[in-house]
Amino acid sequence: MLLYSLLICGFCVFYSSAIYNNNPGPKYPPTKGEVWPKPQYQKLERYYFTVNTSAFKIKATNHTCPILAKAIERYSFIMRNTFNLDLNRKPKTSRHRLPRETNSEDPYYQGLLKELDIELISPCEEYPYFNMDESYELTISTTAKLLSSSIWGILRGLESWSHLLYLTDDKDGVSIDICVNRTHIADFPRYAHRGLLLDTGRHFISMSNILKTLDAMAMNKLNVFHWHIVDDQSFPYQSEKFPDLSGKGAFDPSLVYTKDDIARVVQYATERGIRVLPEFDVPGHTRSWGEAFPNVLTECFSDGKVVGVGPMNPTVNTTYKLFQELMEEVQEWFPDKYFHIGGDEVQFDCWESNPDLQQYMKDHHMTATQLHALFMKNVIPLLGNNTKPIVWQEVFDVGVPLSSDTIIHVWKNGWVEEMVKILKAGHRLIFSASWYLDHLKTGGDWEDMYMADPRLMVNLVDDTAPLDNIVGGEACMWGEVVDDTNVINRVWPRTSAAAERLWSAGLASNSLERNVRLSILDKARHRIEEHACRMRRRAINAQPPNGPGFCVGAKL
Ligand code: CP6
Repeated sequence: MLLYSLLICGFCVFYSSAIYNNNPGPKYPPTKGEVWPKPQYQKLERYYFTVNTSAFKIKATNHTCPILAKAIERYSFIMRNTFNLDLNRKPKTSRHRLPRETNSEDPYYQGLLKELDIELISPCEEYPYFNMDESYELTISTTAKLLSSSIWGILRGLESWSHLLYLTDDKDGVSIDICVNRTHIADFPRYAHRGLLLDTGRHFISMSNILKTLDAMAMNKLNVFHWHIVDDQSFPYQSEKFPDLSGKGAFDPSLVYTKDDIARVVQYATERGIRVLPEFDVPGHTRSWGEAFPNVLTECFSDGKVVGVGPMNPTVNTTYKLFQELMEEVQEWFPDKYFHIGGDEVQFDCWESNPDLQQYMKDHHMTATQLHALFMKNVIPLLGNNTKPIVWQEVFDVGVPLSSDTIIHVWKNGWVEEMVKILKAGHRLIFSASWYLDHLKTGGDWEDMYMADPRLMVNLVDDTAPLDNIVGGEACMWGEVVDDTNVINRVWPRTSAAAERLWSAGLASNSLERNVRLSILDKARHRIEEHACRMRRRAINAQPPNGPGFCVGAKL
């Protein structure tokens, strides 16, 4: 180990844990230049180049388009600005940077790298979509080249490029270099749907934090922003047709998303290869709709008296009419082919307590469960022919006949068995049960999220289930306990753990055995530490993932 340390010491290479075993410093020092999430294939060499970030050129050599031109501008900016605080600081000593011989003496030094050529071999597309091509190939050699047949692959490759850059300094701490190693990456996602749910119904989240969240998603190669925009507590979506929905249902007239805001979110996400998946959760979680339209909700009774309001009333036409007219408007602002209509946590006891609904159920020989199924069956066609529904798992459970293009969102206890059932019924699903960001665990709770692999867990329980129909997953940031003060650091870097699980190669079938698990986590620990620091350098206020440590040059 010592010999190994001596060998690599002095070169601009990746850190080895051997070095740190002799170092009394923090337990989890950053690694250097590791891509997160881990590429499917990477050959990494010790040879390296230096980069002058202010003179460096990123060039499109074939097709280009506004999304590509903006991406080039964005990543050029990121290159110029990621390390500048460090460069200005010119530290005399740095605990965890490797000292380097002068370039002329260093056999691994390959000179100055001046440009990255982007070769997009098909015309751009305008909007990201389910199952789009995100594969790319990145070669850093005497010339650096990024190749993809899709604009979405180019975006993912540019992000990887930005991770490869790292910083070193020379022996005296006088000059600091930005370096990149010779490498070849061939990369593509394991799951097509890689999302983050953000709930803006329990607390309002400002536009700047939503846009920051999209930046952080792009840094983690996530591609679905699931906007759980309204809920029981507030209705911040500002409707043209029904201004009272937010007029009465928002927390405050200032705490709303205007049409301009929504267009901005969709545009910003599109430029980063991220789909915006809106959710208007029905028939439960809809109390805020009732501030303007009390008639669409069910009055809940106790001892013959009204004690509050519950889920939407599935027995009156006004409910469906409001939903349909609102959807016609909403869909003009959200270009995605999928729409999340919720369907979770319906309070059956409220429906059962209401005399009118009791009568309805009696007349139609129905239970509350069947009423839920009826409601969903009525609502799904109101989305129109061009929109495919995504629903929470309860909608499958209550036996609604669902078309094969409906995606079921699994979130609850007993989820392995639930997934097996859904898959065997021939449906596609997305998984969230292990990625609940409102559930906190002291000391590194990214680890459980990191080890949660839906395909592996289903396979261990039933190897006859069609695993390919597990199309992805989402980390969920429910809004009860977060607002603008803490949303960013609660989500990041914990969501990075789910992001790597969703993008990178699957876990081996023995990964849940204790020792295998520990070794997988040890490898990820240093990488997520570096990645959290990288996010902080790019103005994402990520919390420390591993206990004591440091991050130089973070912009807060
Ligand atoms: N809000 C909505 C929630 C939850 C769901 N839907 C939720 C339920 C249980 C837990 C966490 C979140 N807060 N609209 C369920 C999908 Cl533990």
